Amino acid sequence: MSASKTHFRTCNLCEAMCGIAIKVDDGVITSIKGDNDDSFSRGHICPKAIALKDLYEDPDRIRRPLQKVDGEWQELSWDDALDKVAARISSLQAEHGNDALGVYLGNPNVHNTGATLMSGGVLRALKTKNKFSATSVDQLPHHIVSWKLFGHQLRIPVPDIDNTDHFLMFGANPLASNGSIMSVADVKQRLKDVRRRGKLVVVDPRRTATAELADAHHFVRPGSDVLVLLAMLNVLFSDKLVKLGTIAEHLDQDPMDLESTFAAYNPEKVAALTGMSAEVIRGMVHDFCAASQPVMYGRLGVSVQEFGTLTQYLIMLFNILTGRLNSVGGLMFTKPAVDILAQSGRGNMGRFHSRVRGLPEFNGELPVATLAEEITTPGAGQIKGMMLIAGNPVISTPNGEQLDRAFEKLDLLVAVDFYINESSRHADFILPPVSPLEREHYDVIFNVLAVRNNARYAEALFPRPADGRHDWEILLGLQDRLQPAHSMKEKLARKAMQRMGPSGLLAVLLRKGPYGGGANPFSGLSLSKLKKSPHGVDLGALQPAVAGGSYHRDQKLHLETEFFLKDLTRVNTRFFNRNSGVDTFLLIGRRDVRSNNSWLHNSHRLVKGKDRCTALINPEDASHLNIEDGQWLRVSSRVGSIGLVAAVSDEMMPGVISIPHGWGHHRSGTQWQQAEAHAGVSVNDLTDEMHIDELSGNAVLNGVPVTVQALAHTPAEAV
Ligand SMILES: Nc1nc2c(c(=O)[nH]1)N[C@H]1C(S)=C(S)[C@@H](COP(=O)(O)OP(=O)(O)OC[C@H]3O[C@@H](n4cnc5c(=O)[nH]c(N)nc54)[C@H](O)[C@@H]3O)O[C@H]1N2
Ligand SMILES: Nc1nc2c(c(=O)[nH]1)N[C@H]1C(S)=C(S)[C@@H](COP(=O)(O)OP(=O)(O)OC[C@H]3O[C@@H](n4cnc5c(=O)[nH]c(N)nc54)[C@H](O)[C@@H]3O)O[C@H]1N2
Ligand code: SF4
Ligand SMILES: [Mo]
Repeated sequence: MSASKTHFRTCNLCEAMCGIAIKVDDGVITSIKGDNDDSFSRGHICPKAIALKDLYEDPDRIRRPLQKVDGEWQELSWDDALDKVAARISSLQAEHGNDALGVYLGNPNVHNTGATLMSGGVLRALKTKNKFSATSVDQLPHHIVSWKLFGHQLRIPVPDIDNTDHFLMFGANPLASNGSIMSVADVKQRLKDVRRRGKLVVVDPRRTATAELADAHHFVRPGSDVLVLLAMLNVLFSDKLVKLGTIAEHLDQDPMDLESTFAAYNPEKVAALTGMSAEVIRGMVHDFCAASQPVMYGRLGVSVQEFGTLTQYLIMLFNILTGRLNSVGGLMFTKPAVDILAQSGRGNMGRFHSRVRGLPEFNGELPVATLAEEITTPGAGQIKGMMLIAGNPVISTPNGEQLDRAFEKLDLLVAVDFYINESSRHADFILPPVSPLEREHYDVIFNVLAVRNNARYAEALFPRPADGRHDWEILLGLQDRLQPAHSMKEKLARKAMQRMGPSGLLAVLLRKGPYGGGANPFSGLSLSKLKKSPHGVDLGALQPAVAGGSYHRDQKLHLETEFFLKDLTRVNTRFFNRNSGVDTFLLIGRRDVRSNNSWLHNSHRLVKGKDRCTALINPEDASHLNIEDGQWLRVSSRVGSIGLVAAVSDEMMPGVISIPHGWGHHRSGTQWQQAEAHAGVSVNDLTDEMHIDELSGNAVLNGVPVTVQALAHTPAEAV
């Protein structure tokens, strides 16, 4: 008799948190579909979900620890591997100091319950100041804005997409990304519903799928959004459209004082620099203010650029000055069932600086744009060893080729990863965790950013094999070896932690959380209740928060004008005081619904079909340069040069070229055959590690000056 079951869980691949139904017959996954009864996602799914099966079955996925001996990978037991890694780290630090070990945390950590809840201990045990993560090629500006304004780096309000009647979106393409810092499943339908209630307006140098869906789309010159926002704030004051509403009583300073700050930036002044006419800019403000529940939102396109932090600040300020923060249909704070804000640091900046370039830490992490030079520059504090935990910085951070060369020089590289990717190929040890379907799941992080309050828990679909380890087990195993418990009490506490695992912690956090029963284990939301609710529990729409949502001791929202607006000096120099010739081309990124950063390219189903690693270029530009659709191009920047095929399309703004990131799987020594067969090139061999958003240290991955040249036919010369 065949055994058949359907397992319900949340897809952990992106931020959308879709509920999925996985059918298993005789131990083999026979289908993955959207769960129509899911309390959050209502049956939505994208083509990537099926990759969870591919990942589970992938013969290239590393399943046992590996050590590189004389250039060859050798398997070893878990105890042996963890002992050796801990010994190597300890001796490296004994010889060169604690900071000689660098750590990089990649994006999948935040999609991994155990890693999120249980990595604190090992990070402390590693005792290094040289911590880096994908945050500084992504959402760092959001954390800084929230830390300064609301008193907690994770207190990030999200667009109330289900209630807004005017959604003004800068630099996001949720139809491809499925939403970011806005966890929202079925975003396409929800945006269509916005249009039914009012308007969707998109500002983007590319007419994306999201822009196609919108009522209006405006091209903007990459990196110049800051000027558009300054002009919009100028119009807000000059046309007497400031309307604070109830937020006024929660502000720590009178924002009307800001009128003079924006006086210098009228729309006429910025029009040519932004590529947006003064009329369009004025119209955007008036349209926004005429709506009853508008919201302004900006995401990756405006975070990872030269003025990313100031731009995100101005977006927040615009929402505040129009009374849209903490208002239904505006930007709203969530109330997640696991109150991770209570468990994590509120934020801190500049307590120490990077050794070589003097860039400030934020929340104990340094900007990853500075990693390569910390490895290659000799002197006390030089990084001699790296630990990569779920990341691929050679492909995902600026000037990846330089980092690739730097990794070669390390005395030690340890990767906690189940693929030998472009970064972990340099490893001495690979400690591979089990795949997502072999572990339990609860979204600790993305429920903080979700458009509805919700809670869902799933057990592992497949038991973890006896010789497999969870990320958290690997990390706790290292912690124990690096920093053995000093007292009996600590020993017992660690044992308890090990026994509880993520679900034990979750049970406690849910009980302590805002929907939990507190001291009474039988009332309120609990892990056992979630275990009986395979489709999750809807905890309702977002509600206005008390005290305007502030975590500051004085319960006020701090405008922090001095910290942010000092960056206007840099804006003025960049745009108004320089005899800058117009850069020939500005490079921007692109996401595709069948791809996920650098690591889902080993699923044949996702990579087959047309080449996605192409350079999109406007027809006018193409004709000036004698470029035809499908022709090979060389694209070059200060740091490097790549060769790839042109896709000519009027969806691009003239003067802008778009290349997706996450590709470039041609380097030797990797082990993901499908990815290698669809290698593409890495756009981060063009992005410049010296070009950063100086206010935060965040990388500039959009608006990178490049030159473009047509090639006769072969890519061979495009090195
Ligand atoms: N030019 C350009 N560059 C970009 C971007 C861009 O838009 N343009 N986007 C940036 C953004 S937003 C991000 S978030 C970064 C991402 O940058 P990274 O986080 O450095 O890269 P990923 O491609 O997500 O690599 C994830 C690695 O984690 C492994 N992995 C997956 N799941 C797990 C797990 O559960 N446990 C462990 N231990 N390993 C796991 C995968 O095998 C893969 O090797 O890239 C950034 N880089
Ligand atoms: N399918 C898929 N989904 C993903 C990912 C993935 O790799 N693939 N990655 C996940 C991750 S880690 C993240 S962080 C999110 C990101 O999710 P989103 O923030 O939605 O990111 P993108 O889809 O890259 O959209 C950024 C948009 O900004 C535009 N842009 C570029 N430069 C500028 C500029 O200077 N100004 C303006 N106004 N716009 C600009 C680009 O053309 C692009 O359309 O997606 C997540 N979801
Ligand atoms: S949009 Fe796709 S990848 Fe993202 S959670 Fe949903 S099914 Fe998974
Ligand atoms: Mo990201």
